Amino acid sequence: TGLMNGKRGVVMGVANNRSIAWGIAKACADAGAEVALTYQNDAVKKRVEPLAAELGGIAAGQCDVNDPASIDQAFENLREEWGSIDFLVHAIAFSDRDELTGRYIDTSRDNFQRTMDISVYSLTSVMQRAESLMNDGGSVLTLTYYGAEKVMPHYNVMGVAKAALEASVRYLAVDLGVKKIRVNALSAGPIRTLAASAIGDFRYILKWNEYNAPLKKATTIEEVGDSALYLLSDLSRGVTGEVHHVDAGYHTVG
Ligand code: 0WD
Repeated sequence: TGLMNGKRGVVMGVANNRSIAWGIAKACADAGAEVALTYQNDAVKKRVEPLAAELGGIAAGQCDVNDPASIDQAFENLREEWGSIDFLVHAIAFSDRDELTGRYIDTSRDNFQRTMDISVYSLTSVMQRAESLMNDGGSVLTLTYYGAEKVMPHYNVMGVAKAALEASVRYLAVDLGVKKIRVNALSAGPIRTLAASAIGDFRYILKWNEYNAPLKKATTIEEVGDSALYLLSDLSRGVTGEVHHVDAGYHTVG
């Protein structure tokens, strides 16, 4: 389809071809968008560059959200290359895997702060740079999980972070609404990715969702990509501040 014809956007958080961000980037490119991928560091770069080429040789730059100068540089590159962008996908999260198991109460202050910084504040700090690149409006999408709403085993501090991320989506939607920039989140069902492998008993959670979700299936990155197309395209021009579930319906029964 040509749903995204003429649109340019940046997708942050592709680590490999199993990443949710990759499912979204591919769906956007297949629908006619020009897509730039950013990567965290050189180790990830090696895997992302061939993927960027697969999308049609599109600009990719480093962006480590731990480092404000790196975010500055990434958006400066986009400004030079394109001048403006129409959409942005934030698919970034991090927490110490030792604390994604066992009890939430044992979360260390250090990991609490790092988790919130990388998984929550990064969306705000990225939008501080992206706002001026979205002069004709734009659509911003982040990724969240049901563990923000209900306690999921082992999700722990990441659940607290996702709750804060979803609240950030609402506050950013208000701040940026006057500029016709929309901010939404997709709440994806469990998918086996690099980040997910850090979560204790992930295989069990995956199976539990599959058996109990109304659609009796696991969520795929292609499904998330297709739902992202709606939120990133003009089809959703009346939608902002929303958390949309792509989870085979699990949130209705969980
Ligand atoms: O079941 C799942 N996999 C779900 C994931 C269900 C619902 C939501 N999500 C969310 C995640 O919490 C995250 O926000 O989707 C988003 C994307 O995660 P993913 O696709 O599951 O995981 P992955 O392919 O590992 O991509 C996340 C990437 C990092 O990968 P690794 O695993 O190497 O940490 O986020 C990036 C990094 O590439 N990332 C950063 N990027 C820039 N700066 C940083 C950073 N400091 N830290 C992590």
